Amino acid sequence: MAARVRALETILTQKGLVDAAAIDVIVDTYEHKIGPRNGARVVAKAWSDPAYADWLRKDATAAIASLGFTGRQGEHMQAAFNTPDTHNLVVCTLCSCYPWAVLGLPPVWYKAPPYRSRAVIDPRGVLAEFGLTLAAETKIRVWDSTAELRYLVVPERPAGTEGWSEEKLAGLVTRDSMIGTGLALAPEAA
Ligand SMILES: [Co+2]
Repeated sequence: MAARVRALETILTQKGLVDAAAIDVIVDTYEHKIGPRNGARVVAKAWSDPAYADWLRKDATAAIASLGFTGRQGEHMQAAFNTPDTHNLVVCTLCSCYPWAVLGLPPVWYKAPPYRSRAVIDPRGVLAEFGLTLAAETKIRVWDSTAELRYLVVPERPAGTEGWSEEKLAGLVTRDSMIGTGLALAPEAA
């Protein structure tokens, strides 16, 4: 695969269709500058600011863009808020659509056929394999991403974090908690 990618890049560069330096900048941006820290800031703000949470619920694209997170693969966003009785899980059954602007590049398992098929067939079993066992009465809602619309799970705010700053709260928000394959960390983990 690596050799094929190199060959393809060489041909495209030789034909003048792509600029290798531009590709390097894009890869570097998504590998190092954009990542789940962006999404964590969105979640921490929603936990801290009820008006922001309301905005995020009604128009996630605008609420997220107001923090400067927009662009490729994040043009149209919807937030899925976990509640005590409903847990949200995101998948792309067709391919690997993922909200790059808030979560960076998708993990390998997100793109793998077993996750993509089983997340919709047996979400509870998949979550258990991630170490997340939900109460039997907790409903699981699975969201299937598309090229047009991507989802950000807003996990529940952990108990015992009253009075925490947004920055400190953001430290509890993991990538997996924003996909739905995990929960926000407990305060002791911060
Ligand atoms: Co897709």
